Amino acid sequence: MASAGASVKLAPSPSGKPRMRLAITCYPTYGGSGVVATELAMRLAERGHEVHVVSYEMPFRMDRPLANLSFHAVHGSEYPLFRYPHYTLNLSNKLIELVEEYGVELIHSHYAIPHAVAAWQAREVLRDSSRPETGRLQRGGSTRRDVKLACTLHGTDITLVGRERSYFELTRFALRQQDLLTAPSAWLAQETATYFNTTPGSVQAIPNFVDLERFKPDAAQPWRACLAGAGQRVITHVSNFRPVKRIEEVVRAFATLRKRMPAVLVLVGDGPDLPKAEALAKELGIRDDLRLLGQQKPEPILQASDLFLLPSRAESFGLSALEAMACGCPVLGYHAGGLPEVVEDGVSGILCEEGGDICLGTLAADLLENEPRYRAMRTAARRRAENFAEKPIVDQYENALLGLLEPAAARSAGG
Ligand code: GMT
Repeated sequence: MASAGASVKLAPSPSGKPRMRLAITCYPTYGGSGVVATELAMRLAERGHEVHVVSYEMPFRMDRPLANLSFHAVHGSEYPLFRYPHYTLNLSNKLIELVEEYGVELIHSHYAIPHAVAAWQAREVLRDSSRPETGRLQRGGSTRRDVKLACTLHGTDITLVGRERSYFELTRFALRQQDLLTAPSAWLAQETATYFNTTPGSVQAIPNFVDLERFKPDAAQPWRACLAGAGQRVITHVSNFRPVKRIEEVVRAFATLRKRMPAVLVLVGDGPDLPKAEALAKELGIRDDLRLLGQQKPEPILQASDLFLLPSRAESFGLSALEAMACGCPVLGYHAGGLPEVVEDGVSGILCEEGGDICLGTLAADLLENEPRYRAMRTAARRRAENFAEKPIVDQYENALLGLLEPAAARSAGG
């Protein structure tokens, strides 16, 4: 067995910080957790860290090649005996290979289920010192048999799915095995402590971030004419159309507003509740005002939008709201979950009290009819989004992750 301390020493990254080798596991589909994971992976790779993204498909946001960034697909077996796919096992196995082949030092899971469990399983296997050496270990290129684990919780992994009886115990256990837990809002960090008994204060709140160059106001609004006629307002909602998003509330609010002004409701994305939106729009007599765009690049649509509706029951953060605000589009939603940490009620958007008797649609129409207030809110929305610029937030992640490796780095420097 190769001796400890003989591992390949990587040069410092361009920032002068030690260069990490890390694996990031995430869902590749449209959805906030995959976006955050992939954008973080790309930003860390640009900073000189060696980043291995692991998922069952290439994440849609991993849209350009970068030095130091690679993608590893997880493959399963279709063996007839297996009624259910064993993705968690296949992912663990892939992570073990990456540690052994590339000397990955840290696994950063995005969305706890099943990624945090798979990472823990991989670490347990790697800790078995009686295993034969493979990959770099066998070739003497690396000595690392241990990895650090970080997990970024995103929302329903804590608020919904993780609390289901059939996931709860394993999720709670896997969270306890992590060396670092982060959440995009103080609210979700608190929810995690409350429901999963993590030590209060141990989940670090690191907000989501937005590329302010990609998501920015565009006065020309080239897409507006494709979405609406002259004089029509553009009201937008972007999501994965799951029950937590309360799509029917979006449609009802729009119907109220539509009675007061010409407008269209633009729905971007896809998911199980999309047909409900269409059915309700028909019932309310506003189907012709609906624009169902499916999966689309959101930037030009947000730039052409007047208001963004996000009436979720419990949104841990609301990345889509932040992207809308970065384009200068105010957000209307509820005082629920982590959304108040993003949208300042009455300044960069409007947040209703849950159960209040004033309809979101009435507030939206009032706002659009008050031109000076609306204009000020557009400016404030963009200004607020600037608080979530990429660089300082990626710094927070980079420092938190490096903090996990520092003792090891110090050992190998001394050894
Ligand atoms: O939890 C979900 O429903 C999906 C999840 C995802 O994987 O896209 O979204 C969550 O993560 C985003 C990124 O951190 C947050 O911006 C969303 O607010 C959050 N969704 C919920 O909490 C419902």
